[in-house]
Amino acid sequence: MLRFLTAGESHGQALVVTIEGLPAGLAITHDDLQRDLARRRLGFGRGPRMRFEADELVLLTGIRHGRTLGSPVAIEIKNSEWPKWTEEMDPAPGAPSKLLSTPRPGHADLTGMQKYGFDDARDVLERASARETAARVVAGVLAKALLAELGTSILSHTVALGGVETPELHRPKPHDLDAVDENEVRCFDAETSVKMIAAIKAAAKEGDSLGGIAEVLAYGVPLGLGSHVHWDRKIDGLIAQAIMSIQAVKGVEFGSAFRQAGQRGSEAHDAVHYDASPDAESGGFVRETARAGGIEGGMTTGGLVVARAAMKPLATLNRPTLETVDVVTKESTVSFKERTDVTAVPAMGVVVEAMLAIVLATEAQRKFGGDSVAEFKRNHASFMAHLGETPSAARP
Ligand code: EPS
Repeated sequence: MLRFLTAGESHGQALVVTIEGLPAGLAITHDDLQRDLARRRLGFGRGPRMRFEADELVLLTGIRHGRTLGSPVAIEIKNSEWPKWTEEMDPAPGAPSKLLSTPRPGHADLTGMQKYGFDDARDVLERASARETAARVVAGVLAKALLAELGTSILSHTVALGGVETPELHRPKPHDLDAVDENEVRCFDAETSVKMIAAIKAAAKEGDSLGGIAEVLAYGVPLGLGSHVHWDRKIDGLIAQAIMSIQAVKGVEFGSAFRQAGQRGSEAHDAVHYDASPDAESGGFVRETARAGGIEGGMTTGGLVVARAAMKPLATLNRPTLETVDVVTKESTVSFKERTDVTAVPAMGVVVEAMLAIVLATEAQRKFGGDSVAEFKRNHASFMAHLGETPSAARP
C-alpha cells in the first residue's frame, strides 16, 4: 500500500514528507520535484512569502542514482524563513514573545486552541497552515511519475475565482499544461483570467480574500480502480476525502454532479457506445461525455476523470474586520494580523493534482501490485490485454 505522511510547521525549520510503498525503479530527479513545487508557488494573489520561498529540497532516503529503491522515500523541504523564526519556533523550553489570543474567524485557531488547550493561536496555525501542501506536492510528483508509467497524466485549471467563472467549459488537454501554467491565475480562458485578476486586485485593495474552484482532469486512467463492493473502496469517496483534506477546501464535485441534481436521468448520464477499433482504456466501450467524472459505482471507467474543488476565501484577512473574541479577556475585538495571500486558488489546483495522483497511484498499486515498476507495468498490460474480451468468454 502506498501511503504518505507529512511533518512540519509553516515557520519551522523544514517540512518532511515520507512516502512508503513505491515500487523500485521509478525514475525521479530533483528537477521533477522542483517543477511542481515551483508551479505551486505561482499565481496572482499570493503573498510576499512566495516570492522568496525557495522550497530547497534534500532527498534524504529511498532514491539512489535517480531511481527509487522500494524503500521509504523521505524528503526534506527547507523553509527559507527559518533564520527569522528560530526563537519564536525554538523546540527548547521557553515562551512565545507575544500571545496570539484573538483567533481568526473561519480558521483552525479557536477550535484548535480549545481542543488542544493552547492560549496561543500560533500553536495551532503553524501546522494548520497551507505551507504543508508543499510536502503533499512532493508526494504527488512521485505518484504522478508512477501513473505516467501507465500513460496517465493529470492537470488542473482554475474555473472560478472571486465570483468570476469561465463562461463555457473548454477543458485543457495534457499538452495544454504549459499554457495553463503560464496564465497568472492558471485559467485556460484568457478573457476570464483578466476578470479574475481584476477581482483579486479589488479584493487586495480592501485587504480582503477570495475563494474559487479548480477543476482537475486525469487522462488515461486505467479502468477498474476502486470498487463497488465496500464503502471505503469506492474511488470517488477516496478522492473526495483526499481533496477535501486540502486546507480551505470546503466542497468537492465529480463530473457535473451539482447540475445533475436538477436534471432528469435521461440527460444526466453518459451514453455508452462500442468502438470496434481497440480502445486501450476501456476495451472499446466508450463514453463521449464525462458527466459522471469518469467514475461509476466507485470504479474508474477508463474515461476522463473530472473533479472540482471549491476553496473558501482564506480566513486570514489583511484587514481583519470580522468580529472575534480575545480568549484571555473574553472581550469582543478583531483578530490578530498575519501576513497572507489574497487568494491561493491557482496554487490549490496544483495541490489537488497531487492529492488525486496519490489516490489513483495507491489504487493502481492495489490493483496491479508489483515490487518493481517493470512488474507493475506487466501486470497492468496483462489486465488491459483482456479488457476487450466479451465478459461471458471467461465462463467455463
Ligand atoms: C499561509 C500564510 C502565508 C502563505 C502560506 C500559507 O504564509 P506566511 O504567513 O508565512 O506569509 O504564504 O503559504 C506558504 C507558505 C506556502 O508555501 O504555500 C497560511 O496561513 O496558511
